[in-house]
Amino acid sequence: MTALDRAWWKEAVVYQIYPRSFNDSDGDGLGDIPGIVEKVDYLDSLGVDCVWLNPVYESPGVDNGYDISDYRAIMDEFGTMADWKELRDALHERGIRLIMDLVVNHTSDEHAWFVNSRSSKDAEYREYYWWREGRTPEGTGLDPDDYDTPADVDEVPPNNWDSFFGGPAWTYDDQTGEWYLHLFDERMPDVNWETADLREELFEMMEWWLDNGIDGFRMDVINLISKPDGLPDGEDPTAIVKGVDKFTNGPRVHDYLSELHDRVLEGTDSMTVGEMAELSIEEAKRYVGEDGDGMSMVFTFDHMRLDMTDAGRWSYRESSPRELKETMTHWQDGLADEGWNSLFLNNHDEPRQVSRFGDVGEGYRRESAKLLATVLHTLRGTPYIYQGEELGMTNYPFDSLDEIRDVDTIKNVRAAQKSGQLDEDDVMDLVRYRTRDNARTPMQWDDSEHAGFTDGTPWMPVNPNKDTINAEDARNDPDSVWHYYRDLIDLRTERDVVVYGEYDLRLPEHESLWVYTRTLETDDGEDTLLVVLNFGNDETEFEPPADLVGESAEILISNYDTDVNAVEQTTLRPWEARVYDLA
Ligand code: ISL
Repeated sequence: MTALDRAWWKEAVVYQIYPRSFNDSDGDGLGDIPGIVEKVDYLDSLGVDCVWLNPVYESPGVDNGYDISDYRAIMDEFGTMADWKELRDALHERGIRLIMDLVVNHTSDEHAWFVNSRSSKDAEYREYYWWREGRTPEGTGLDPDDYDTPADVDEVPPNNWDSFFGGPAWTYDDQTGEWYLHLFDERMPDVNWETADLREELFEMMEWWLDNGIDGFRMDVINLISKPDGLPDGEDPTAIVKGVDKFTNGPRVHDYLSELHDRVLEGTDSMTVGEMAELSIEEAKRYVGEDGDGMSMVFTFDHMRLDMTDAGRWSYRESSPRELKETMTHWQDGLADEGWNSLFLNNHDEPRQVSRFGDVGEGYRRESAKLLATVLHTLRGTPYIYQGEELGMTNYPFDSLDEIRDVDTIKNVRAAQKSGQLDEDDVMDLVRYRTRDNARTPMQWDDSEHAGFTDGTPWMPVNPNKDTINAEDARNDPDSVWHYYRDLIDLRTERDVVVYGEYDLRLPEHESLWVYTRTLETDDGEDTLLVVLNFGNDETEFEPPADLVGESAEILISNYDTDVNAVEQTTLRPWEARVYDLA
């Protein structure tokens, strides 16, 4: 059926596993690969088609595995290559594919390339990273006191770029008296894609993983890999990180990714999803469109910015359901004819979706979790479930900064306090709301002491609500969020319209209702679904669009008991979600 341009990754539901927090098999308090193997039947019973595994490679763990010191080895705490192969096979035997995290914007400072690179100016691997001389401070607008240099070095770095983790993106290195670039932690130096040998080594590494039977890659911050000639200062005063306007979607990024595609992915049936902050529709098409780089889909972040001011992640503004609907509609429409969307409302870097977009305060956790699930599984694109989302897991009640493990939170809070952007009173409220650690507390398997995650001491505290929110109870309760996810996943398998149908927003002006149709032309006529979502704790009148009033319909799935035989005016209950099948 080529008319639909079918692809397995369009039809798939992807389940994201953050191994550190999923399941611990050996009692050291950290999740591991044998722990995931134990839960493969769980994944199978939920019905997911593909697993995205966050990094499991050898790593000193500065950024929980995003700082890789050996791309072809498994981190000891997570197990061995043999364990990984067992996981791969256990998934494949159940028809579940496996995609791996590809982190090639930077490595760990303990990677052999960097160890060699920093050793001298003419080291073999010097050009694998970005080394530059500093500048005299005069006229640069930079203050030498903001940089950590030896007392006798009165220099500032080659430009004003900041790191995503707070503070400068350059660190002075004593060994050769030059500065190196790191868009994240100083222990995560950026590699230099202009060096052909580096690209070659990365391509070979990717081929090696494909030869080992994986089904694709999630590409970490992939639109940051090309840096502009001359490494100019960032100029955009509203940029969420200084320099973003220069180092995002850089001049050669499409050359590199097309080369990567031709060299590594062409002819394979693998999927790729590029993580790309700071992206317009037009730019997205250059990656995933018809004349793009051959990437399957992108993760975009506009909807993850709605609750921030221009000051970036460590700020807060209240956002409305209408803004969420408009932002996601913008991407639905923008990639309707070319490209493909990834659908997510949380991941390992974001707070729990039900705490952020749903209701956890006034008793509608279950209903709102189901409504959010309905959005993710009935928009056009590939849904991603982040571990625990299928239980409606919530943010953790952090009390103090001492409980935070995440390098991003710790450094950014420190930087914001230093610059006066955050005062003490606001800090904990914001941390509780925003920290990535909300996503990283252990998976809640049952109501035992550590929620069935470990027999030892968990590396992150278990959310006390594990007594009522856990997989065991959810699987025993036919009305649970978990069963609702399973039904949504089944629906996707049964009905092409869920995957391929055209998205059409209705009642665009409504403040709290999100209403859309999905329509697919088939040989037997038109298949149409109507999705109606009441975003909020209040009852809301639903006046259907005039052309749909009276259409005969039945409910395909809903988070309340509902019985209808036509589309009619009705009062929707708090967080009510309905999918009508317009027969
Ligand atoms: O969560 C953020 C910190 O401010 C985001 O800006 C995040 O860093 C950004 O989305 C990139 O995320 C990815 O790369 C990071 C890693 O820490 C994240 O876990 C990963 O998803 C560096 O590899």
